[in-house]
Amino acid sequence: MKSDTLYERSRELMPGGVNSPVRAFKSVGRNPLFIDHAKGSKIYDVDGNEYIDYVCSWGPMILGHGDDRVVGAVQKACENGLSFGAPTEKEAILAERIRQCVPSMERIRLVNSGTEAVMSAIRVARGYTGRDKIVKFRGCYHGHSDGLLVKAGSGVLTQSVPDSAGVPFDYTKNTLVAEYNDSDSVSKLFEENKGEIACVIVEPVAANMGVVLPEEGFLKFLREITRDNKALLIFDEVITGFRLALGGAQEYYGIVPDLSTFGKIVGGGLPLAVYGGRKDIMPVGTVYQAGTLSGNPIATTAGIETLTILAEEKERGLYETLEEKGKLLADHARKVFGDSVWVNQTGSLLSIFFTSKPVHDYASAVASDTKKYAEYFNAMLERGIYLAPSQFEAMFVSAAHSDDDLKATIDAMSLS
Ligand code: KE4
Repeated sequence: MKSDTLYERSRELMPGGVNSPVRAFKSVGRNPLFIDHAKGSKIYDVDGNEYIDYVCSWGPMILGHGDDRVVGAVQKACENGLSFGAPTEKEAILAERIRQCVPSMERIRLVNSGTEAVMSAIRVARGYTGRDKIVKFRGCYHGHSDGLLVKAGSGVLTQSVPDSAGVPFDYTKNTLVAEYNDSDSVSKLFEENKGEIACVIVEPVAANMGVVLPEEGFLKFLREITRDNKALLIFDEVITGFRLALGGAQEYYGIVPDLSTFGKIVGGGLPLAVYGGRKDIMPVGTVYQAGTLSGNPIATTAGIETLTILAEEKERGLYETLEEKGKLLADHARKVFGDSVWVNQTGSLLSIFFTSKPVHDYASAVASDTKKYAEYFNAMLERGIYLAPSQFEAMFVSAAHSDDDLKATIDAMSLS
């Protein structure tokens, strides 16, 4: 297969032959497919195979691949040059669109990746509060900046330890790890670190241990405990932003964070991400952050077009339709697999966990049978369905997934 030949060649050039680890298909025990092109809900590998795509580039392609309106706008923008390193009106237009969608984004900064957005938001939180410690949740992923590549310290050691080679302990000692959906674990950290915690960063719907939904009151609790302790609440909406609702999870759940990060959808598939929030917090002037390609005229064009289309489609019921599509897939998976799986779904985000127990946090998620997931993944791939090559990622449904696509997916599941 041409994919295999390309994989061999890439492995000689790039570690693992890929530019992001999950793409290597390691946990599903086969070589990755090399992609030739994609359109709408479909993705085509270099061997001419067509798949219904539920990775959607890990979230950005909510309109479907190669949306003519977005591609057309990008092509036109390219004629005026690709990057200036100087301000353009497009940055303001995109910032206005973002604020229209997410009112808490009173002041923003455009960057190039979710990692950069989160890293910068945490720096602003530390600069604003003058505090060094941060709280994150086990199983939540916020990009690969050093201080966030942590695994919870052992019971005794509340400070985190690095979860990657090359990260000095000093870079992770200020990162405290709590348990998702466990308010007591957060309260305990605030009691043990009075006046020292700058912020709590959370995926309002966790989607990096598979999809794990916030239990009733959890996000409200985080809003209250951060406020009571003069710490900031950061919603990492890189996945949920513009997906769960046009205003993201903060609209969907009605909880307003102090700072938020967005990526993926906001760039329409081009490298663009955002951090921002309360204008009294975001002077940034005292906190250094910069970027050669930040606010790039091509990426901002893709973002503007995407958010404009989402706002229009919202009026035509886009988000209700995405919820229906997600629910249809989730309900059918429960019907086909019975109690051998646990399915979490909200809007167009879902995960099928190969475990019979409820999945509500990291420990219950990792109890899933990853071997069974790999078998499911490969069976579905053979049937023309391209799923995340990991049990601990999400299924993403787009506006381009048709009723026929969903039926074909359900039929393929039924063969399992
Ligand atoms: P990027 O640096 O990959 O643009 O964004 C990092 C990030 C931040 N916050 C959340 C909630 C995220 O999910 C991510 C990145 N998501 C992964 C998928 N789970 C990207 C895919 C990959 O790493 O290849």
